[in-house]
Amino acid sequence: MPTTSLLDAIRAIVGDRGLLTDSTDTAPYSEDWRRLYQGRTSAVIRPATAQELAEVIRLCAETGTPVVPQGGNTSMVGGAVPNEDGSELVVSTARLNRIRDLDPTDMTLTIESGVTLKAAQTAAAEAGCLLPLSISSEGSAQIGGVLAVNAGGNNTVRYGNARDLVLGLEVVLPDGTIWNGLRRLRKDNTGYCLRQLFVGSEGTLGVITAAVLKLASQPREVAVALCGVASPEAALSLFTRFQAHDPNAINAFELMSGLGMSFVLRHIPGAVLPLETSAPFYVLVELASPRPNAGLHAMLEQVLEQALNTAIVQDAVIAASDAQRAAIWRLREEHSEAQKREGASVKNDVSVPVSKVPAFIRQATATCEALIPGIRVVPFGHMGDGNIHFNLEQPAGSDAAWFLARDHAIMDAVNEVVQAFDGSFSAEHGIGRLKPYMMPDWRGGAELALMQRIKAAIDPGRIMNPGKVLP
Ligand code: 2HG
Ligand code: ZN
Repeated sequence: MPTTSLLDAIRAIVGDRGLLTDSTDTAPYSEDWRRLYQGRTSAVIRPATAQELAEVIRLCAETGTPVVPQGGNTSMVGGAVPNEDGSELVVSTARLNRIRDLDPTDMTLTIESGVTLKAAQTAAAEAGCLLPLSISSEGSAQIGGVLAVNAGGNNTVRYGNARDLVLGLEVVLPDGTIWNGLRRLRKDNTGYCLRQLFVGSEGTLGVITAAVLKLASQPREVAVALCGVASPEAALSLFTRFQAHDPNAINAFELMSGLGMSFVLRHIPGAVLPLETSAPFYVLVELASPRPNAGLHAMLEQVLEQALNTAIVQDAVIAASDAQRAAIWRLREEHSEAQKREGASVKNDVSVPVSKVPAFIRQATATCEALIPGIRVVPFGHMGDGNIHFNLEQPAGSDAAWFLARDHAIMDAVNEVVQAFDGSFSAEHGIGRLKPYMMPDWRGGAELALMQRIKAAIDPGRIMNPGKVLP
C-alpha cells in the first residue's frame, strides 16, 4: 500500500494541485464509465509536466508502487481504472494539456497527452489542417489515451488508426527516465521503431506525455447521407458501389441496426430519424475532398439514385446543411450512450475482413439468439474497415446482473464466429482488464511470449498498469 511518506514525497513534487487524496475527489478516477469496474485508490496524481511525472514514477519504481495511467477515462475495457485493493496509484494526464507546436508546412501537431481529441482537432482546424481521427468519445478522450490504445474510430477507412498518425512520442518510462522521441520526420530509418511499441501498449510500458501527430488537408467539400437498407448485405453492396466510384472519397461508412437506432431515438433528447420510414439497418456515408468543387454531392446523389433504383437502398437523405450533417452523425455517435440507458450490455469490439461483415453478423446473431433467448443484438460500427461493435443488450425485463454474469459465455461464443472469419477479438478498444484472459487463445505461443519478454525488459518491476493487456 502507498505509505503516507510516499504520498508526502509525491506532494512535494507535484504540489497540492497535483495530488488528490480525498475519496470524493478520487472516486471518479476509480470507476470506468461503463461501471464494470469499481476500483479504489489512495491518490490520484496530476502532474503538470513530464519532468514532474518522471520524478513521481522514479519514486514509484523505487518503492515498487503500481501506477495506472489515465486520460479521459473513456475506456470500453476497463483499461484505465485501478484495482479494488487500493494498492495502485492513478496518474492522470489531464494537466499535461499544452499544444506545443503546430506547423502547417510540415503538417504536424506537437501536443501533450492530456489535450482532448476534440481540442486537438479544433487546433488543427484553426490552422487550416485536419487531424484525421474521430471517435465517439472525442470530447473527453485525451490524446495520450487515444494513442495508448491505438484508437480507430470513424475515419480509419481513409486515414488508418491512431498508430498511422504518430511521427514521434515523448514517454516517461517505468524507471522514471524520459524518452524524448518527439521527432517530426517523415523518414527516419534508425533501428527499432520504438514509438509503435508504446502505441497500443495501454500504459503497460510507460506513460505517453506528448506526441507529434501527422495532419492532413482540411476537407473543403463534405457530403453526408443516411440510408435505410434491408440488411448488412445491402450495406456491403452500397459500399462496393462507392468504392467503384472513388474509394479515396470515402471518409466514413458506418453501419447501424434498426434496434440500435430505436434506442437512440428513445433515449437521446432531440434525436429524430430524418427518413420517412424506419429500416432494418442504416448506413451513414460521408464523402470528403480537400478540393472545393469536387462534385461530391453529385456523386452521392448518383450512387444513391442507382442504389434506390436497384433496391439496394430503401430510403435515403442527403444532409443539406452543417446542422443536418451534425444531426445525422449524432444518431451514430450516441449509440453507446443510448445502449447504456436501455440497460446492461455486453460489448464485442471485433473486426473481420470487410467482405465478411454481413456473413459474420448473420452467424453471430444466430449464435447469440440460441445462447440466450430474447437477447437483443445491436451490431453497429465502422463497416468500411470491417470493425463491428457486436453488442448485446439484455433481454427486455431480465435481470441486469444475471445478464452481465454471462459476459464471458457471450463473448466467447461471438469470438468463435470471429475466429471462423479470420477476424480479431479486439479491433479498436484494446484489451484492458476485460480481455487479457483471451490473449493466450488468440495471441499465444511465440507472440505472447515475445510480449511478455518486452514487458519484463521495459518494466521489470511490473509497476505500469498491472493486470491490463497481458494475462
Ligand atoms: C463507437 O464506435 C465506439 O461509437 C463505441 O467505439 C462502441 O459502444 C461501443 O461498443
Ligand atoms: Zn467504434
